[in-house]
Amino acid sequence: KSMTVMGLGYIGLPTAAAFAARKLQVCGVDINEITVNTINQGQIHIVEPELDILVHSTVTEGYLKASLKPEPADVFIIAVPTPFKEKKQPDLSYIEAAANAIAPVLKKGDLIILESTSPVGATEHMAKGLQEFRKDLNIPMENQGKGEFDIYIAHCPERVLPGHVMRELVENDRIIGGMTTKCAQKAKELYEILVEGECLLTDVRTAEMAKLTENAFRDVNIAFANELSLVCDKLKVNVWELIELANKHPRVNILQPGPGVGGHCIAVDPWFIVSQAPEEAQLIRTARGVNDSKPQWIQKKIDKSVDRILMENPNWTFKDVTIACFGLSFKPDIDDLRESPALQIANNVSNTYPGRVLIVEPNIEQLPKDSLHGAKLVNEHEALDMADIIVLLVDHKQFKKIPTRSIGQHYLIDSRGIWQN
Ligand code: SAJ
Repeated sequence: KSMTVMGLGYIGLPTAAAFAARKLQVCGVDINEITVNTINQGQIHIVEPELDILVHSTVTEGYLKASLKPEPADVFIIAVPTPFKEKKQPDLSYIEAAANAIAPVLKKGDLIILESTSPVGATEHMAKGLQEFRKDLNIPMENQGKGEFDIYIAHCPERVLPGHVMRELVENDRIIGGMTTKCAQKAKELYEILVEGECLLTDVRTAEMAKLTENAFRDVNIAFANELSLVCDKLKVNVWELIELANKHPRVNILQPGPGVGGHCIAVDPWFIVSQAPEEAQLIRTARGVNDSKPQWIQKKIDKSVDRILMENPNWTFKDVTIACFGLSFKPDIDDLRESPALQIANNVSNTYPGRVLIVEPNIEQLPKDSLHGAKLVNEHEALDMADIIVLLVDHKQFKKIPTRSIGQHYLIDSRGIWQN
């Protein structure tokens, strides 16, 4: 079997390499020439454990190659981005461009799988575009049950956790939505080459909604924890102790509050649902609002601490206050700073305060060039020595080991509750 994978990003490249490792002839397509050249040299352009070895071996053995243009194949997997434009509409233009690129090389019996996170209806939209282009082929354009067509179309959203992609690609269950029963069956046969989890069959719209639902579920639950942290702060209750106690109930499982929700999925996907059902999706929209406003709430706590220090030290000015931010990444023990609420807060601190701003982030070697002007990357000991205010933003393993007595004499804003007890 031959396969063409459209888009060689965080999902496309690991998927292409995993199938190539199972001896499918895989051609990965990307619009970025540097990406294509890097992969053809057996190297990778993204950070993901175990991926480099796999790409190197599959390219060397001749099972994987990259190209700027798609080649004819038996299976096409589309794994391009679906960004969300200014919180109004998902942008389907990358999916459209990928479908237009493969349309000329399609032949009877081919299978097309959309893996990109998509609003409900996106797979049908893609199929209609293909049918316009290829009037000579009979393409299913909506749920057709037992119908027979020339091309098989399915939606199989990815659900892998960054940092564990190679393992989760194999171990996770997969939801497979087919335009017809046979489309779902064909896609299942393909994924079974790779997946050890269960392959669960449904229609395309349910599969699209399932992916959005999973991430919206997590977002709403994190929002509940974040809202509790605001309520408890007002009522002078320790939210961390409260959650631990409430979670002893056999049917209660509250997540952890934090400085907000980061990453490229959980803070974005719920908007797909809200944009398609704005009247109905009230809770999902409100949850987004709660999580998005958490960084400003932390910022206000920092402002209050600064005011208090200035009151206690009448000779000081803003310039004399040193603030240390612990953690920049969007979640613990990774180096990924994109869409990170911790970075947003640290950046705000360095823009707002004229005093010294220190950053402790053990997972990076230098600060990002386009933000945090004037801030200094230091280790935890230097920060503890110099800072008046400590702002804990990410619960990295390394920070959890710091004894609470060394924090004691500072003003502390602990957004993760690791130094509370
Ligand atoms: N967070 C909290 N409190 C918690 C849990 C998480 O504040 O109790 C925050 C994290 O700090 C982070 C954000 O939420 O800022 C998201 O982190 P995450 O670990 O929940 O998820 P992601 O974004 O790394 O990956 C998610 C996963 N989805 C679900 O768990 C439902 C992953 O399986 C998906 O494949 C991925 O989104 C995706 O690509 O959609």
